[in-house]
Amino acid sequence: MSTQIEELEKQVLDALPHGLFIGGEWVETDATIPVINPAKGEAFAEVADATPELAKTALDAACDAASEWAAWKPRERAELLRRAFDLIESRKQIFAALMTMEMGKTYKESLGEVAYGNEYVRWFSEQTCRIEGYNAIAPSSGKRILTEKVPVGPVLAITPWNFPLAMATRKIAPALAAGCTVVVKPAKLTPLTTLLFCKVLEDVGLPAGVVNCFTTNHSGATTGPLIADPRMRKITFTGSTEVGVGLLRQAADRVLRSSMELGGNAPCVILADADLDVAVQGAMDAKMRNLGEACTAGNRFIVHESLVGEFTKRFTERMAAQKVGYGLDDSVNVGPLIDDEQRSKVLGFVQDSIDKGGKVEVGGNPIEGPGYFMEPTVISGIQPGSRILTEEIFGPFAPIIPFSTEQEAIDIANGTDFGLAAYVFSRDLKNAMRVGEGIETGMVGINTGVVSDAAAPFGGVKMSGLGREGSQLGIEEFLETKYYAIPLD
Ligand code: TXE
Repeated sequence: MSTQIEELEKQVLDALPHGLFIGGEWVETDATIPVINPAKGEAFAEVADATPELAKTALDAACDAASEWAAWKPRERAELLRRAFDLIESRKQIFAALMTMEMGKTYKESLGEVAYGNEYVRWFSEQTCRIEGYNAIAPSSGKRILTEKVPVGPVLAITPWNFPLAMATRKIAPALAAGCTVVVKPAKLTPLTTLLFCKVLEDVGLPAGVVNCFTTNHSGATTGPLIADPRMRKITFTGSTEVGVGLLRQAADRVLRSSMELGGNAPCVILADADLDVAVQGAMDAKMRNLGEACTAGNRFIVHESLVGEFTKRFTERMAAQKVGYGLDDSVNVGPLIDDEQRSKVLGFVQDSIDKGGKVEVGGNPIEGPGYFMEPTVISGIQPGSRILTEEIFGPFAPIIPFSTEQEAIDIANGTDFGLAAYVFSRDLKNAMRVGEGIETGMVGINTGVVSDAAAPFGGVKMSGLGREGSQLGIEEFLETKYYAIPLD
């Protein structure tokens, strides 16, 4: 390994905080959890392992800080978030290298995530000063109705491993903007980026207890009591539908406000009049961004029969040309999967598609050696009954399904319980919109493979979730509407 990479790894290790971040203190524990570099298959750091008792102290701290934080003027909260944005920007190389080390994506992609994730900090810093209620005169009684938007109260944020910074900022920044305090539990596979984000918040002067972070090997045992605690007022979760459903059941017992950003199975529909250059690039972006480990990743490439041969050829060439390796190496453009379990799961989908009659165009195999690498894979002629038609792949495998009529494409697209993102490619906006409107989904990319943006309302329908993140709607998730009825006669 080059000395440049070793030097960068060392800088990252030197920058890491140690312990849980609770009540403004870094709290170490006897038990620890190793953090694995998925490109090497070996641990490079460890984090504290919180018990349920320690997790509860995080909620205690969030409750102690709640009224002080809610009383900060919006402009003061905005300025603090703005300072956090600037500090993340100035530390972007460390954030990016850390994400490559703990999650696997390439350094260039990690830098992209820092910019994208930090944009939520900037966006919600700006939105802080635009929290507004409204006034009305009740038509019959003449009472004045005065509404205020108030913070919901302490929030539990549970984040996944695929976008270690962006998933944290997308939840924590709007919560802070709204005046809520936070307890965050990152995924144990990628806990360090969230801790480094907490360090930024500490360095810009966030009062003790406003954000608290615990890492743990005991997800359910630590979060269950927090959800059941009457002082907790909201849960915001990104992760698998299975865990999300379990959390919603727990939340129901306390009628706890819930935002759920769950799995996806995005259709990528390429109509007969698509520009193939645009469609192939869009397909690459939708599939290979984050190595397909994204809930918006293209899961099914539904291509008109007149184009499917040429599309498959060009797309396969692009997939075959990807250089797989350690993401801190500049020449690499595809990193490893997060762990062996995820790789086996994706390879299971590949095998199932082959067993049901699909044809391997490229890839299909794990790459031997240390790290959780697999070949970028394309399988054409996907047959009915293949699991990927209804399940989320979450990896670098692109299945291709031909269609003949527009309605058939829409029916295939809708043939899943998920409804997060969809992509439509066409030279004619009218055709693209007609198909986009036919697909049951929260987000549609037209002639693009990228939908997410801090200014856009990210979220899904069906079993992909509840609520929206980003845009002005993202802050509403952390606000209650309270009104005062005032008779003036
Ligand atoms: O998710 P989990 P996993 C999908 C994707 C992937 C699959 C499994 O298809 O292959 O989910 O990934 C915490 N109580 N997505 O197993 O388990 C966990 O610690 C409380 C889609 O990693 O849902 C982590 O912080 N918390 C997705 C978070 O839930 C629990 C992103 C997500 O982990 C818990 C990730 C419990 N009982 C995976 N069990 C997306 N929507 O982008 C787990 N957790």
